[in-house]
Amino acid sequence: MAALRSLIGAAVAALGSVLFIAWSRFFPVQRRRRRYLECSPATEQVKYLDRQILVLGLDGAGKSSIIHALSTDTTRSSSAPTHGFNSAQILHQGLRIELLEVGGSHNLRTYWKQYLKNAHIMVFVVDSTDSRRLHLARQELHQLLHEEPDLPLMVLANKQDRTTALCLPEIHSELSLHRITSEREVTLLGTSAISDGAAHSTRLQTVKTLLEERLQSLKGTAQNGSNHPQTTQCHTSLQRDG
Ligand SMILES: Nc1nc2c(ncn2[C@@H]2O[C@H](COP(=O)(O)OP(=O)(O)OP(=O)(O)O)[C@@H](O)[C@H]2O)c(=O)[nH]1
Ligand SMILES: [Mg+2]
Repeated sequence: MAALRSLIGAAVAALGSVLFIAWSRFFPVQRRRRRYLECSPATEQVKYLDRQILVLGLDGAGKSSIIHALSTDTTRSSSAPTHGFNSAQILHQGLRIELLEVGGSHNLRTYWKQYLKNAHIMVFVVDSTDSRRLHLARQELHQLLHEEPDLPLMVLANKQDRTTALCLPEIHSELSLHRITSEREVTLLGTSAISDGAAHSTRLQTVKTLLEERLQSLKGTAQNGSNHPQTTQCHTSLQRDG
């Protein structure tokens, strides 16, 4: 009986030792891990510079379709009219780029100029097949340019996938782009927002890269507190690629 009692005692002691070893091995690890988490630096906050691309143009020109394509790298075959604003964001190498569209219908056009002050680039979209209203697009465009003499301009002659689309020299002439002074940087590109890579148009990926590069080049200017760059060159590009 005494032997059985001492056997049980030894077994309990052995079990206790095993549990103690297991306990002491496990908990220091937990403590170390917690200490590491407490001491590790807080997740670094990425700081972005805010930049805005203002996208304007008559109703139906393709502004929303282009914004969709630039922000998602995909095209879509239909789009509803914008009854106010539409915006999307692109993050690119320290820049948080907002693509802001104000709808192009008659009643919304009166608000366009209020948005010029915050913009770093204006993208003006025209429907290359809408020859009947190109003179209206020209009037609207030149009024905007008059308001902001330094704002860089990119004109997108959209819907180049359609056979009735005017070609770039025609759009250049219809919009009187030759009247724009050499102080402003102007780029004219043919695009298709529904079938990227259509013949005679610039890929939207290329458009996006050009915009990003332009905004990157404004970084220094912005840090000095100025909104708009002082452009010294006139760069009118009639660029098409396949
Ligand atoms: N064929 C063709 N159709 C296009 C193109 N871009 C847009 N569309 C179509 O044209 C119509 C108008 O396009 P939106 O992108 O809504 O035009 P918007 O300039 O945003 O118009 P509002 O919002 O009314 O100012 C839609 O049915 C689009 O699918 C293009 O490059 N080619
Ligand atoms: Mg729209």
